[in-house]
Amino acid sequence: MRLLLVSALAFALAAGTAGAQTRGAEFNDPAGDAGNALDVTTVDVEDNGTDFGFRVLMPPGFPDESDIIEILIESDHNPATGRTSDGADYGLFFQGGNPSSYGLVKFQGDGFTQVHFDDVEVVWGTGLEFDIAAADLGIKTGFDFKVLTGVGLPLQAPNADVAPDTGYWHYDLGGPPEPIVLDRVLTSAPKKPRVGKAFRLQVAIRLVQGDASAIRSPDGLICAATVGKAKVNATAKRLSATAAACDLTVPKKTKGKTLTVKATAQYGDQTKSATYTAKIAP
Ligand SMILES: [Ca+2]
Ligand SMILES: [Ca+2]
Repeated sequence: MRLLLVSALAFALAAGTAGAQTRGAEFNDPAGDAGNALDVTTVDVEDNGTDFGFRVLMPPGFPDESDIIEILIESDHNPATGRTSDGADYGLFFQGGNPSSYGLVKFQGDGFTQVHFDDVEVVWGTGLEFDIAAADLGIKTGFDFKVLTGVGLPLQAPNADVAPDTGYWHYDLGGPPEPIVLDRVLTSAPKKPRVGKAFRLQVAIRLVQGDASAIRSPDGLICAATVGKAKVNATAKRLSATAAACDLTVPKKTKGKTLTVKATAQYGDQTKSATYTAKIAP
């Protein structure tokens, strides 16, 4: 069994959850069905596509040394592997007290062996919190689990809780949301370029996230215009939530030449360009 140092808990917890996008689900068990054991009522499970975590919510206060919590994981959805009695493949054993302790074990038949993974975090926050990398348990898409509590070992009714009351809960890994990709820069000119006249090139970006897409104004826009080889001043301007523009004045004596406007649009840290060309009309 490993010692769980309370002073190190807050740091480990913060490091494990910082910045990660997660999905999750809540599981519920009746209150008042645990005798003198810790009463499991709510278990939050969440994942970020790589790691998943349990929070077995408990009232304030640290459990004492007679309090036992076990989180049992049926990692392969196969009752023929793991523990003979219920097919559980891995278990986290937690015991309260000062110091409290925990152990992570792999079940085989009627026995088990302790296992160690570098990414495991076990802390007491708003209850027992347990984070682990899905790959460490060979979990790819989901798993079954249950939570047991008791007073001393072995866990025995009436001072015990089994949640859920029969079988296992099931959790599917949601994985991280698909990224939003700056797919394309769209340009359109309401009016043709004419010698000596103002010209506006409208610019929008197309964002794609999985099957969904949206058109909107870029976060930033750089306009570079030329007629032949000569540079032409062009100004970037935001028009609305869905469009921006490159504004310029077409130089004189350019009839029949080609106006080229390169619009480089920015969305977050992504950039993409589109080039518009047209023959200058008189
Ligand atoms: Ca309960
Ligand atoms: Ca199994």
